[in-house]
Amino acid sequence: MGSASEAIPELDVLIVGAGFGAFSTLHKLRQQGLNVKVYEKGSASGGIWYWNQYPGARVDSDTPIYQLFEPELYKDFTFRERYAGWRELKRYFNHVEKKWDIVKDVEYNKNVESATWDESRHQWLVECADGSETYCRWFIPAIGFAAKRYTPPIKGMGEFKGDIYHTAVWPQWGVNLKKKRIAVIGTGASGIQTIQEIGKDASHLTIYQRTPNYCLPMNQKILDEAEEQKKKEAGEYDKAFKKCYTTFAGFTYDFSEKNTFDDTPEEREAFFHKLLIEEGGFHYWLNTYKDMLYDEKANDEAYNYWRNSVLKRVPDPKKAELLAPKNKPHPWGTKRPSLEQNFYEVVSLPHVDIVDLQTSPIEEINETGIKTKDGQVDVDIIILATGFDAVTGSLAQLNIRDTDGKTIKERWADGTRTSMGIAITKFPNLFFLYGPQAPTAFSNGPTCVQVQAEWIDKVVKRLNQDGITRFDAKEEAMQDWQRRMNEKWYNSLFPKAKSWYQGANIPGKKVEPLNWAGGMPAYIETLNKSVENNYQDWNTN
Ligand code: N01
Repeated sequence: MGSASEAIPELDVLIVGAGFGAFSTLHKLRQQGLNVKVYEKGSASGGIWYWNQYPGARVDSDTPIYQLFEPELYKDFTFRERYAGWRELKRYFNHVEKKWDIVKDVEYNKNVESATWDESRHQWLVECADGSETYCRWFIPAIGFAAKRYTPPIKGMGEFKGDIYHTAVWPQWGVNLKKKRIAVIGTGASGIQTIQEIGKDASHLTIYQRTPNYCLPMNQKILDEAEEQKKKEAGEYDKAFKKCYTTFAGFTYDFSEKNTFDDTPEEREAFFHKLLIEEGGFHYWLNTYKDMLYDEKANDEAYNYWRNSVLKRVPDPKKAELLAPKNKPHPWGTKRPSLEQNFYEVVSLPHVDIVDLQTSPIEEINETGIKTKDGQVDVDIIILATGFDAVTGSLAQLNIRDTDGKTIKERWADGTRTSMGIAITKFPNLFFLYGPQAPTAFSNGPTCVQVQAEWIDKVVKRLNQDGITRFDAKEEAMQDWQRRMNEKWYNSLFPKAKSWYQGANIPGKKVEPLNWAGGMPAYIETLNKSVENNYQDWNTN
């Protein structure tokens, strides 16, 4: 007869969340012969792309780099668009599932709620919402930076008689928005994409904007399958993937060698034109002069050029001034610019209004619509595109307790602390992906998670070979990483924006750097160095 604890299943590795990070880690660790499972809260794979199926949801990284960098995966899958939409990303996840026989190791509708470290076994005991328990040696939350949505506490929300939807939990069956009077609150990436997708067919659309989004033209393109195939055969995909590990943000391009005022005004104008109009995408952000995010005067040049490009597209001067104000609300590029296709044309339609929440804040939502200082707008549907308790919220919402019994949320109450954005002292054998203090929101997602999965794979292999069953980041390693995080962040213009990059979007949340602003190559180097010299940054047993 077995005891109750013997009945609890035991794994080598338990991964939480079935997105890019999980798939990459699962695939590698399984090849080591480890017993690995993924627990996914949703009923299908895709991570962020499973939950955020709002109209127009689309990735802002271009083909080929928004996929796992594996020839066996890309050889028979080609994206149809340069920037893939959520439907195509779902198709991609299905492709990977089949190719790697993923499904046998994923349990869907399995919501991990809490975990405690068992010191006697050197294992985590993980509990799910369905009451089930699992022991695992290695515990890997791969839930990313946007697993906890944010709904502002607007007075009267429960009174509204129409429908309210949050973009981050969009109904899987879709919503009929045609010929409806719609309000969209929020103009981050989710808001911009929703607005440009639904605006034309709405009978009336009211946009509630608190801060203008410095949107960049996406320059979307339909891809030719035969042409992409040729590129794959010529090694261009592999070349692009390799390049991603060498650039600041894990893209195929990087900041220029030049500073803004190294160029004459004419040269600068030509350079800006090339990045903004010809290249499109994030080129105007991540491929620009290297002082752009550090020097206010340089930053003004980028803002003004961008502003003029918007003014040309928005004929109504009132709308234009709201979307691209003369006085820049925050330095260029210090909040995430969204990529748009026809946002400025949609906003210019006569049945689309913008309410400026800076001058006319929302007073309440009532039975028929939204009341601001300037008056009432009656609507059928309210869309909350109000974002996330980003970066830290995902992990901190799980009830994972350290060796002293404290949760992550309690540990981070006075400030987020991690070792290299992948581990936390006193949470032994726990690695997290695409979370706080890693390149995360400053990087192409697949680049970042593959770097982390690769490192986890190497470390777990080596620990198993060395007979080490308990691996805990040293306190000094966390302190050192914190010092380096601050050094990079406070040297830049990023602290000047009220952004979710530093937790400033959530009332009461500590404002602090949440993403590693030192670039991908330095991050990779740090990870690699941390296990050299007899695991110098770790306590091992
Ligand atoms: O969220 P956001 P998001 N009253 O936080 C406003 C990734 N993502 O879901 O700017 C009124 O950016 C808030 O105003 P302000 C991507 O990394 C990627 O759009 O704080 N308004 C802001 O306008 C992205 O950057 C993709 O002043 C309120 C908006 O709501 C990240 O997720 C697609 C408010 C929130 O914008 C987050 O994007 C989607 C209030 N009380 C998401 N509170 C792609 O790759 C907040 N707001 C395409």
